[in-house]
Amino acid sequence: MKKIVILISGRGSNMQALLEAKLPCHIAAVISNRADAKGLETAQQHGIPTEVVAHAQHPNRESFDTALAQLIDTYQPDFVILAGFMRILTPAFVAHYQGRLINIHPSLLPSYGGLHTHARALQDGVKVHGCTVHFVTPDLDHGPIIVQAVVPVLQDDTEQSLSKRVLREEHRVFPQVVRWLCQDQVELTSEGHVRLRRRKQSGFALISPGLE
Ligand code: NHR
Ligand code: GAR
Repeated sequence: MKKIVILISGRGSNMQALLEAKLPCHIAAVISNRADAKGLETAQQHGIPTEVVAHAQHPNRESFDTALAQLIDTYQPDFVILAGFMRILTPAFVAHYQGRLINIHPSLLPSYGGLHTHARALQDGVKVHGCTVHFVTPDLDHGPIIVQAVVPVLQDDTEQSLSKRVLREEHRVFPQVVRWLCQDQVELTSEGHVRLRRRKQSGFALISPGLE
């Protein structure tokens, strides 16, 4: 059975979706860069070991990333899952986990990398938005894409209503991707492409706003 470590920074609802999905893997630990992350309590309630590596107690990113990787490696995970983890990682850290480091991002990459994705999408008036699960590379939010979920942006959406609609899809696609990883159904090739061994695909269009 594969082993995973989940990294969080806050609420941890994506982590919770993973814990509740009964995935065919061993969730070895949940690690946060903030001691006050709500998700740590949730993990403990599920009987998962939790750890904190406080970025604020390190002089620079290299020092933080080195400490984080040392701790992660004590669990010998097959995959490291960023579930609302909010610290940009150094190239050395990313290289150490090449092909084993996954992130969920609240936008349709390559649009709206970085922070405040929902506010920026609303500001631009885009009509569809969503989330992306991707392999992490040193190039922030530009790693090879595994899956995306698209939602409509509705006329009276606020940051809150839009983020809620996207988050619901995050909680569906993220456990699916981790399940694929744990069953060797998806991998990052040496050329940096995503290879997915799956039969079913859907060809529906989402038109937003819909046609009459
Ligand atoms: N690291 C690398 N090298 N590559 C990626 O693709 C990464 C990554 C680390 C995190 C998640 C990402 C997201 O999905 C992620 C992808 C944090 C920031 C950020 O600006 C940006 C993108 C992501 C995560 N963080 C600030 C920083 O200075 C701190 C912000 C805060 O603490 O609230 O690190 O969105
Ligand atoms: C999620 O929407 C996730 O996609 C996003 O933060 C939220 C975390 O919520 N991640 C990032 O923005 C990464 N920079 P959660 O803690 O409840 O999973």
